[in-house]
Amino acid sequence: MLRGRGVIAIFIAALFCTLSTSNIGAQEGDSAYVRAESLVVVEHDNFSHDSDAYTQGLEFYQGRLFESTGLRGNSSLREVNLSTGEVIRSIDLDESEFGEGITFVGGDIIQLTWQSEVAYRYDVDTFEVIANYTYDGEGWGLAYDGEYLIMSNGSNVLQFRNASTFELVSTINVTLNNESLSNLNELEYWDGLLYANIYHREEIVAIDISSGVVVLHIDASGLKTPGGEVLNGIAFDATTQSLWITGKYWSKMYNITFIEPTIPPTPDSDTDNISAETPLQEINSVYSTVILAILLISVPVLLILDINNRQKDTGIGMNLKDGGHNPTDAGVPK
Ligand SMILES: [Ca+2]
Repeated sequence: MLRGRGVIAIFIAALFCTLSTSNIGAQEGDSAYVRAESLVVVEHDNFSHDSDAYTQGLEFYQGRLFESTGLRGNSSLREVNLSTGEVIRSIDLDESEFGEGITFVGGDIIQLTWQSEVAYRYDVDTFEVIANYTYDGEGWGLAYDGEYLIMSNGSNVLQFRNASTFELVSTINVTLNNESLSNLNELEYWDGLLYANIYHREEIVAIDISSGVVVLHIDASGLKTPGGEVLNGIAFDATTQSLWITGKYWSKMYNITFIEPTIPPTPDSDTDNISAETPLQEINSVYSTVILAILLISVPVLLILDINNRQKDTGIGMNLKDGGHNPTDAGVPK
């Protein structure tokens, strides 16, 4: 027959098994869970931007600003005067092609196309095409981390490509607060992180490219100019250490930095409830709390019962049939 302490041990073990299996998957509080830091943009300056430019790529090279524009029949590669927004020079893509992201590898510009599955490599000074590469699927954003080209395609997957041959080397899945993050669009590699604006959101994320984890989640709302479409274009000017953003048909480019919000966002309000607990998770959480409370109350009660049982076994303080009570000292074995 089970003794009191044995019952307690089994009871505790069963409860901890229940608690440990009631929440499955990485959630806030787990060691595997990484929550992005929430920041907001601060505008420091702004310059004119061509409001006819359907911006798809934005990049600085030695203090000079370059831009790729999209739409079939209106796609181009251009060098732009940052201060005035004027187009210094440009070339048009074939009318069948839709320009997308650009980046620099040395003095060469590489430009993606959306669905033509071809990328062009240009000489920066002449805009002469010096190579072209084919790839599978769509092309959205492009960046260069000094070793690999990093390419987005509208999904949650980033592709790492050989900077000389454009061959696919590896891929990584991007997650925001442990949820897959799709629609990664224009890209910028800066200071060890890959920045991406999210299509159809006024949001920028900074991605740790060794893990795919988003470490900064930036609210970039409030900058879109009248007539503008989505935010699309991040470029860091190393010569002035300044970061610039714009969007499709935006009439301005903005020099920005990021800061912590004055009022911290609530845990589930900053990303369309991407990290919100599901109803099942909420039930599990309540269930675990109730079980834990029962555990805390039950242990001392069971311990008292166990002590009483042992007292009965040894005859200590035993009540007599006639209503009397054995003196304690008389019943204690010496
Ligand atoms: Ca860029």
